[in-house]
Amino acid sequence: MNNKSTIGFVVIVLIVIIGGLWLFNGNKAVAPTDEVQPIVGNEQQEGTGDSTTGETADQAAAKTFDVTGVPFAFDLKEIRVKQGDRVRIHFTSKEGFHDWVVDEFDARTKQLKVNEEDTIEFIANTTGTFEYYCSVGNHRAMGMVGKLIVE
Ligand SMILES: [Cu+2]
Repeated sequence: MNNKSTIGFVVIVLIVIIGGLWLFNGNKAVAPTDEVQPIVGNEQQEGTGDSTTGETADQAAAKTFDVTGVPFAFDLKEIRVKQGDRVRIHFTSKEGFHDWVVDEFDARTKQLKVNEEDTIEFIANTTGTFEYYCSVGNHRAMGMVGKLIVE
């Protein structure tokens, strides 16, 4: 009886060990597949990264100017860009009711109350010196103007 029990126990242990080894090998066989999938995933992420970089490059290509307005002046009196530049104007009213307008490029922010802000973009596709101004009331006549120089 003891011998049979011992043999039975050894057989069970062997089955467990063999089974464990088989599972272990199975896991190892699966492991390379897991390793391959992240590589594919990385390639996809790199592809996504490239297009994201492209978008970022476009955004970086926009020349951004922070402009604030008070009665009756812009803090920025002159904006200088190159022909073809994408120009981004981030305009904030610090005091009073104002906007930022360049007729020649059909560029116009919303009219803003105190502490409101608006961002617009336009392409400076023509060289020259253009006046930007506030179109509210008589602000332009009061000197709320600046120069946009496109070289
Ligand atoms: Cu104004």
